[in-house]
Amino acid sequence: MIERTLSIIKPDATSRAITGKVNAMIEEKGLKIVAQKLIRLTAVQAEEFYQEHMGKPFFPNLVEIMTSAPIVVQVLQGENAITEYRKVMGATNPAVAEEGTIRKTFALSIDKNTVHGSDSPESAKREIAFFFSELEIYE
Ligand code: IDP
Ligand code: MG
Repeated sequence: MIERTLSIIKPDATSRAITGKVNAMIEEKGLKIVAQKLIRLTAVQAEEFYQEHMGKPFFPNLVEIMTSAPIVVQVLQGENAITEYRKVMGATNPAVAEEGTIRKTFALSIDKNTVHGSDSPESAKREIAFFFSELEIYE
């Protein structure tokens, strides 16, 4: 099934100027970038986006990091894109991520882990709508 998922290239990557390298890995794995923009999140936006993690010990740090520099938000499209992109990203903690994944290759730590990807069809729908109107997504 052709799906869409929401990807974020996080501040640790934009600040190291490796967004092109991350995009190259995404495209090499057959995921198509059908929408993309560079933005800077406010704290309120970051808190809303990551609302499922509100109250967890790492939440303040997560908001701090996600607002520390611009991010690239993108919609990826492809066969089983949600699950496929999670595989391309690798585990949340880069120390245990598989070889060849984005996080194994580029992440600095569990909190500076280079990329975000939606974890379910419901999250993908909410997260895409959070950043993009239908008119901004290439068919
Ligand atoms: P995911 O990004 O792989 O889906 P989540 O569990 O949804 O992982 O957590 C969201 C983000 O919060 C992670 O990507 C990471 O940046 C941060 N995070 C998650 N767990 C920890 C932790 O134990 N310490 C610090 N940051 C964490
Ligand atoms: Mg998650």
